[in-house]
Parts: sequence; C-alpha cells; structure tokens
Amino acid sequence: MTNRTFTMIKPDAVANGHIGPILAKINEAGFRIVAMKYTHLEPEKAGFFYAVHKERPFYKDLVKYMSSGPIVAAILEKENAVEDFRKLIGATDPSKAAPGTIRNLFAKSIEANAVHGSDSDENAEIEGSFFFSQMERF
Ligand code: IDP
Ligand code: MG
Repeated sequence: MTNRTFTMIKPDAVANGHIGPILAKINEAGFRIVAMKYTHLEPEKAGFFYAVHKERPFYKDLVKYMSSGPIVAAILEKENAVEDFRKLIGATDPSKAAPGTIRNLFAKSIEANAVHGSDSDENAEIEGSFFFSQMERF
C-alpha cells in the first residue's frame, strides 16, 4: 500500500467552503480517491489522532480546533502518494507554503492550515485505518 496517503480537509477549510476547490486540486494533481467520509471528530478522537504531538505546547488547542466542526477524511492513491501529497499541500505554516500549494491558497494560520497529509507510508496506513474499515480501504 505504498502508493497511498491519508488526508483530512480540516474544520476551517470545510467551514469556509473550500471542500470543492481542494478536491479539484487533488484531482488535478492525479490522485484517485479510494475512500472518503464527511464526519465530525469528537475531542477524544482528535486527541487520539494527534497523540504523537501530546507533549507539544499546541496540542490542547489543536484538539479543540480539530473537533470544532466537520471534516472530510479521505484515502488517496497515486504513485509516490505520501511525498507528492506533502508537496501539493505545502509547509505546515501557510506563510512558508509555496505559491499554489493548498495551504498557501486556503489555510488561515499555522494551526488552521486547511489540510492534513500523512508523513510516511506507515502513518498513511495507520491513519486511514482510524477512519475506514478494511472493506472500505480495499
Ligand atoms: P503537518 O500537519 O504539516 O504534518 P505537524 O508538525 O505534524 O504538521 O503538526 C500537526 C498539526 O498541528 C499541524 O498541521 C497544525 O494544524 C498544528 N500545528 C503544528 N505546529 C503548530 C504550531 O506551532 N502552532 C499551532 N499549531 C501547530
Ligand atoms: Mg504531521
């Protein structure tokens, strides 16, 4: 499954009407949508998803933000998916994200930065399995 990545369109981007434009960028970049879900994370689930960051000073706010409204979760497929998707979304801090990247175009701040993208093949598999059953990921 090394040709897959996991993404979320985060609450700010959903609230600001950016689902359509972000999905268009994803399609234009050649990703196939394997599975997709419109959902709302409870704080416990957002905390679990970002558990790797629990010692970071921004963790509490991040959990609050990620559970503040609906999100879109999706598994995407393309050759070299993880690396290519990180390039498509741009740097964590939108002020440092390259022109034309999703975060450059749609992010509000370093926290409300429009989209998530997995950072490794291993995490792509783990994160996708939080949201989608084996059948949905098949
Ligand atoms: P990434 O999403 O680009 O992989 P990470 O370092 O994994 O960035 O951080 C996870 C998420 O935590 C970010 O996407 C962003 O929403 C939030 N975050 C990261 N750094 C900061 C910060 O310095 N202040 C506030 N929120 C942050
Ligand atoms: Mg990360």
